[in-house]
Amino acid sequence: MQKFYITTPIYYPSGKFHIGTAYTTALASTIKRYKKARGFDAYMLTGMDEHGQKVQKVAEGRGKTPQEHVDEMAEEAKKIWSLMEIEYDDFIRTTDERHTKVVEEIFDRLMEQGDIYKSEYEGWYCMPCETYFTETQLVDGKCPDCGREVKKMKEESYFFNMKKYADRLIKFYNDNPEFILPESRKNELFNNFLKPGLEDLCVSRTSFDWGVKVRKDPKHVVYVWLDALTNYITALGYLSDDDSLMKKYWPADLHIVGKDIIRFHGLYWPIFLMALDLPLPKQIYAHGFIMMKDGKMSKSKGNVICPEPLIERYGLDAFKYFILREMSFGQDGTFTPEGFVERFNFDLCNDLGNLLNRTIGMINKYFGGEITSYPTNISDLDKELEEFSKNSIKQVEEQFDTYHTSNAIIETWNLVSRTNKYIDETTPWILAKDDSKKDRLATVLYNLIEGIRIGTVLLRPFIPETTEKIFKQINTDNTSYDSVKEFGGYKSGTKVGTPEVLFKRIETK
Ligand code: ME8
Repeated sequence: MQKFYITTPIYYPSGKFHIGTAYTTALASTIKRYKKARGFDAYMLTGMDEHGQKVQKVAEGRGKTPQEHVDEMAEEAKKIWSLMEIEYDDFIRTTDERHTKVVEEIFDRLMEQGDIYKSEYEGWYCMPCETYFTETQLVDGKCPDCGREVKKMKEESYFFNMKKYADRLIKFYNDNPEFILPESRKNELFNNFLKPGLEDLCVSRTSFDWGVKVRKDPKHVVYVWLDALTNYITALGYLSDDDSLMKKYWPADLHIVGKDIIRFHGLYWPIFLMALDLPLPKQIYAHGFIMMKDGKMSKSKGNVICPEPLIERYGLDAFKYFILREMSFGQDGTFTPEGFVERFNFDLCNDLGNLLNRTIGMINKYFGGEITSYPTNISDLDKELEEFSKNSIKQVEEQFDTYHTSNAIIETWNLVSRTNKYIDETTPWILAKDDSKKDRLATVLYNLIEGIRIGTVLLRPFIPETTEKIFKQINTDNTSYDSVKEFGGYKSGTKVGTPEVLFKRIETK
């Protein structure tokens, strides 16, 4: 069986988990479900990035030890992912012994190899971002990432010799044009960082101690990004007694990250891996940001929306549908209450909910709930619907396989709309008035329910809870991905279930 290893970033436990982090995680889980449906042995990793000065400060502010704080936050994270029915296989924490031990060892090894050397670092440090910047990187004398004040700092540090590997990385970029998605991000990394020449990276700190200590020089802790990035392999048991997962799943097939951290994943991570003599991940996808009306939503800015109240009020799938539909490949998307209500009412209630409700209603009304016959006398309209459905499946696959997941939803929605249109074209309520058209009516209703079945299978990776409800209402267990390849998989003679409202309209007044 072909494997598929997918990861999310490991999140900082420095504030509440918001719909931005929820988006990345939901996206990864959706892609995993799709891959599983396509027959892959898919494995998903998520977790927490628990070291660093920022976390230490937040813990102090709460009157907790860092360990107490991160323990609580890890529970919070697990609660949210469980509420969101995220299908992760492992949850790594950088305070796990399985991680810290290996980070110590990796640091030692890189030092022994001469890739890490001791020197002195001076630069402009942004506390919230835990990043040093050079003078030229600052924007108006402030942090180029978050726009806040930076402080001139100097410390004895270990450095990683990036220059040694830069040419190899350039070659890798050239040989693997789809390594970084979207292409625009790759070009940015290439033109702004690789071409001008990579700077060596400072990989230790002495200004705080909440981190993995450097074994041979314990006043240093390992810089949070070297610590964090290695989670993708420590979770698989790299350098441990049992590295069977590493053998099975590495290299990662897809690292999903937000565009804020593509620099670390696209430049430093591959170089660390080269230094460790490990294969590089196959692809790294940087998605855009969920924006609020007042700009980027972020923990440090404090303008966050949390997923829980939305889920509580409108349901998990309404929330997931919105974020997954609204965020186009690599682009930012905006969260507004109006936009949310619109998608909810138009897409979920009108298009999907009504299609199901009308169809089941008609089957109940005209045939006592039973799908009586396999289609006979196939008309051009029927053929068109069948062709449309086949083409939709092809399009969905194309979009999903290139991680254009919102397009995959749009393609599925086109099938939902086409099926709705089929009702208007075939006018079952008129056919029902004429006894001689009973066969035709049965065929129309069969095609409708089969259209629904196929659309539902395609929607399953996105909103599995709703799709289960639909399968129950149309009373089918023929729900495998392969079953939709041929139109006609719905078993005739089936009695449909009771129609139930999937989504209740939100009254906007
Ligand atoms: O960067 N819209 O952790 P983090 C969409 N620990 N996604 C968003 C978002 C928004 N407004 N805000 C955050 C870290 N994200 C490091 C990662 S990985 C080895 C270490 C998502 O808690 C997005 O995926 O700050 C982004 O990359 C991630 O949260 C940053 O999470």
